[in-house]
Amino acid sequence: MQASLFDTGCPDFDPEMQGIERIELGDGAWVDYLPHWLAGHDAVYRQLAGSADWKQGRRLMYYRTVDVPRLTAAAPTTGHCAALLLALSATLSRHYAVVFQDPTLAWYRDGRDGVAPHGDRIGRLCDDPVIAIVSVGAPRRFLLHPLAGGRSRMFSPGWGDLLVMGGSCQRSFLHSVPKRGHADPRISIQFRTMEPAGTKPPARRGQSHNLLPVERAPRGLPAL
Ligand SMILES: O=C(O)CCC(=O)C(=O)O
Ligand SMILES: [Mn+2]
Repeated sequence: MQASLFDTGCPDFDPEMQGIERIELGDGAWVDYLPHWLAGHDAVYRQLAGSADWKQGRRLMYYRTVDVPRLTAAAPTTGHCAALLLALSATLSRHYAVVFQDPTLAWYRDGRDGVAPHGDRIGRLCDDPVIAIVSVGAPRRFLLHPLAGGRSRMFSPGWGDLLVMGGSCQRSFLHSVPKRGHADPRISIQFRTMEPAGTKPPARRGQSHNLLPVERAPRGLPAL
């Protein structure tokens, strides 16, 4: 990456991913975590916030259509961040021996934004998908809720951290980013295992293409 492409803080990352740690969650699910993988993440945050084609989703809630509490976008394919995202994707592909879809973005502008417990649609389409998330901007609580019951696991991805869900994670856990009284903005850059050829897009309109409706939300979770 050239420093001149970004105002400050030339983005960079370790292609060897040294220091990544695996956390076994049980039932064949795991999370890999590598803190501060992406240096210069604040410049990436500013670029993506200012240049991605952000969309405001809408969804039906109790007979009313409301705004989905976050913005989403396809990752830019041109401009300052495109080459960086390609390089991140190639490195993740090599490490996990998986082909990734084009990345998608979610922007949590403040504590009123969040995403309710869900499993990603890709979990229905292929066995043990890998979902790698690079976070730019401020840390946000990220919870993994075991479907079998029991305590949730908490992570705080932000500031260039890499969090990867794998194994049975999309079958045996739900994940969420709960709303907070106060939170500084964060953008989540998500790389998901490529969908098998011939997969149809979801039939329901107005829903993010990545998320499945919650079928069995664990009890006592905040409804978003
Ligand atoms: O904010 C995140 O990192 C998680 C987003 C997410 O789970 C999703 O969009 O499916
Ligand atoms: Mn998800």
